[in-house]
Amino acid sequence: MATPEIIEAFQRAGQGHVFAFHDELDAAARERLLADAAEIDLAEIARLHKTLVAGNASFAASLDGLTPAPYEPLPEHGGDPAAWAAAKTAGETALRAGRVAAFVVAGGQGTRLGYDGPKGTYPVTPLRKKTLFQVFAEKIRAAGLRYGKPIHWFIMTSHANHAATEKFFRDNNHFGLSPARVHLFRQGRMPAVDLQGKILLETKSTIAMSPDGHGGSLRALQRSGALDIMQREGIDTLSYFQVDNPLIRIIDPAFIGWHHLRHSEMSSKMIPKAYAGEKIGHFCMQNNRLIVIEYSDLPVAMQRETDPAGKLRYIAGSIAIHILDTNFIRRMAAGGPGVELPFHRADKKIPAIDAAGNPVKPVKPNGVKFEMFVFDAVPHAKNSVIIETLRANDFSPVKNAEGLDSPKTCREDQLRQFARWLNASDAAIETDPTGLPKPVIEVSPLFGYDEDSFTESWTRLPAKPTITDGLYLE
Ligand code: UD2
Repeated sequence: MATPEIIEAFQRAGQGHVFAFHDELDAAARERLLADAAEIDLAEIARLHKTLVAGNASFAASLDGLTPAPYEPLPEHGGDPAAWAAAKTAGETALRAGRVAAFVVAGGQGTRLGYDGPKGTYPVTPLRKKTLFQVFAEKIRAAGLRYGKPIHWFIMTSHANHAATEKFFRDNNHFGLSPARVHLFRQGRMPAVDLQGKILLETKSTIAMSPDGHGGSLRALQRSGALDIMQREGIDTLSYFQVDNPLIRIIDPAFIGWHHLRHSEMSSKMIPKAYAGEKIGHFCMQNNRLIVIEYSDLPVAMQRETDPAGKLRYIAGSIAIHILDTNFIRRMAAGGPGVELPFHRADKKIPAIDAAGNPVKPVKPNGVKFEMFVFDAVPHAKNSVIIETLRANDFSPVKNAEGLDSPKTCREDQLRQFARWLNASDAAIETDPTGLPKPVIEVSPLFGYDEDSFTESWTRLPAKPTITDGLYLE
């Protein structure tokens, strides 16, 4: 659209105030404002205003007929060992065929951690202080070597952190991965609106825009051309994970195999919730469809419900680990009635300017941000399967500066994992009752990124090292 047409479209939509200062801006500032404006789908904003803002509804999922979702338990919890073994074999076959790529969503703002910079550049490992991105890169590299097919890695950034993320990978030589197999792309943005549905200006020449949520990844994979790259490379399976979780088994053959053998379009991992109020999603069934209900949307009484044995009824916690079929992503990204992801409303304090152009620093929420969640794609997927995983093998995120899910808890969980692998490989290492080893050690993902790969490397070592403080296995 040419400039006057964009302005007219905003006026027609009752958003003409966005250009209130247009005449006093210089050419560069006008261009900035127009570029922001051009990203906005005015019809979408009008619809969201009507449903989510004017209706004063937060996104409230209907709880009618909700029941806990079934899942495939691990063999040690009653699952069928033969089915798990078949899944692992199928996953390994897919990996050897080069059908699988890794995909991390790294567009979040990381405000809770209080870290300034892309979250993936945050150091997490016990000894070497490797960053989240380095840990992931090494896991992906090691798995590629193990299966004889280098693995492509797709990384979704945001407008705010894209350049810094790109530079970080360049400065670190992509951590030994071929730059041709590391694909960074930006996620989309949504404007924030005030409580009357008016788009907020951040400055006279910029709109208050923010990332459209990890659910925006489906659109962004399509728009960025990532899906076309996958098609060209023969990739049909995407292993989805979050940037804050270094324990993740990015390449997990059993998970991939369950997904393929069940002809699933989107699969998920669950962990049994540690306690009723744990801040993770809940896998549920509703009208014969699998859905995920975020902890904040499930009433506390339901979170606390127990079965006759005293076990939490809504036990299946969603830890944001999925396998996605690329055709399914394409279908979801294309959207259309009944296929698109819903937006969720978040009321926030949004720095903005007032009608006179003066900056306002809100003390209470003054506006609304709109976000999509990737797990809302689950009910649209055919044959969706949920498998159980052990928290200790897959989940220890860094979210808060202190306390739960902090750098400290994550570091200790990594140490426990290294100790478990060592103990499973006959290298006795002394631990406390929680499994935390006395010596501070580190295992590079290039040595072992799961128990199998660790055991293989350990067995091959001609001389076993003494396990003392500072031991680094690579
Ligand atoms: C998410 C899940 C929660 C549970 C938990 C596990 C939601 C709403 N809740 O909680 O159910 O599974 O994770 O750790 O997702 N991100 C983007 N772009 C965005 C927003 C987020 O890339 O616009 C990324 C972000 O970089 C991170 C991930 O998505 O990797 C999770 O974001 P979060 O920290 O907001 O999610 P959280 O902890 O509230």
